Amino acid sequence: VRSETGFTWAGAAKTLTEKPRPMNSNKGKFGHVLVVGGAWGKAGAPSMASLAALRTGAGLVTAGVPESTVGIVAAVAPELMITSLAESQGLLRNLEGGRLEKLMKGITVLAVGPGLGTDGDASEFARELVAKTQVPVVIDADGLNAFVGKTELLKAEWRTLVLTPHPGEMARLAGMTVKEVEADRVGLARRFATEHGLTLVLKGWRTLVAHPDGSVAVNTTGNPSMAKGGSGDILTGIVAAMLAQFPNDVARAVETAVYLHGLAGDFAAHAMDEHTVLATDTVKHLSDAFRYRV
Ligand code: NPW
Ligand code: AMP
Ligand code: MG
Repeated sequence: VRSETGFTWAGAAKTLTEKPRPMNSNKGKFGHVLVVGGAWGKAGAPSMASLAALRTGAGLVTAGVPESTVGIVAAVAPELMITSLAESQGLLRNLEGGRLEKLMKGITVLAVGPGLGTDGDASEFARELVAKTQVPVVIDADGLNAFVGKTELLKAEWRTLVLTPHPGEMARLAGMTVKEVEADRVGLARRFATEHGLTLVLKGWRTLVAHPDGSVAVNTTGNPSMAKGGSGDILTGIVAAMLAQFPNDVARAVETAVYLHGLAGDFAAHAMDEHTVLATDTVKHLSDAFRYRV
């Protein structure tokens, strides 16, 4: 579906999820998402990303969080597996002496950043993790902050990189003001995606998905009930789980994730009220979004 302005609509990609999962499938066929983040005080962020990844259909989901928040994150769902990491001051130790290989064993998609923080080694850890792994990566929140002033390290080249900044994070990354970002969302998203060879999800009202080839899809779902803490963390989990299931169809996987996230938010706002909806309520309405047929 192509709009009059030449952009595609993100919803057009939703056909990806309309085919039933094969009868003889098993969890190994739907990928293993690792969510890394969750410094003390921000344990909710990786919890929500992990919950959303589970609800979107990833075969397995593991949260990699500092020891101090393990108990909190584990409580989000018994289906979630946990890897305990060192606290922010010692995070780099997780990359030494074969620990990175252990952390990444069997992982098919990495989501880094939700609630990771920027204290201690957090930013360097995020950069090293992205550099030293080969699986598709979703970079969000403090994972993005780790690359401020270092965007040359974000060259995707042979691998799949998906960035999910809100306008504040985009402004920091691009060295601009939020006002400048918002003044030319499409131009900036397209430039950033093509220059770095990655997929850029520029969030907000009418989230954009800019692809490495310069094409841009506009999302039409979502509403102000989602303008609350946690919404972006949920999106990160949905994007990661879609990549885990459709690793060879990155563009459609990301567009579908963005569309489903907004649509679930629309169902939540309809069932509840836009004031009362929480980000986790959006997850409860993911089934409605998956089942919706245009
Ligand atoms: P303003 O105020 O409008 O000038 P930050 P964060 C701007 C974790 N979380 N349009 C806006 O600027 C995250 O995962 C944990 C225009 C706003 O003040 C991160 O790790 C939670 N401007 C960490 O917290 C729940 C927009 O950006 C500023 C905009 C920090 O992430 C919450 C905020 O950005 C949170 O997800 C828009 N559409 N959107 C938990 N329960 O554990 C944003 N801005 O400073 O990067 O802070 O997004 O809260
Ligand atoms: P974050 O700021 O990282 O928590 O991300 C917020 C998420 O909620 C993004 O996916 C936004 O697109 C979505 N969102 C926030 N406000 C709105 C809005 N007014 N309309 C549609 N989506 C929104
Ligand atoms: Mg966020």
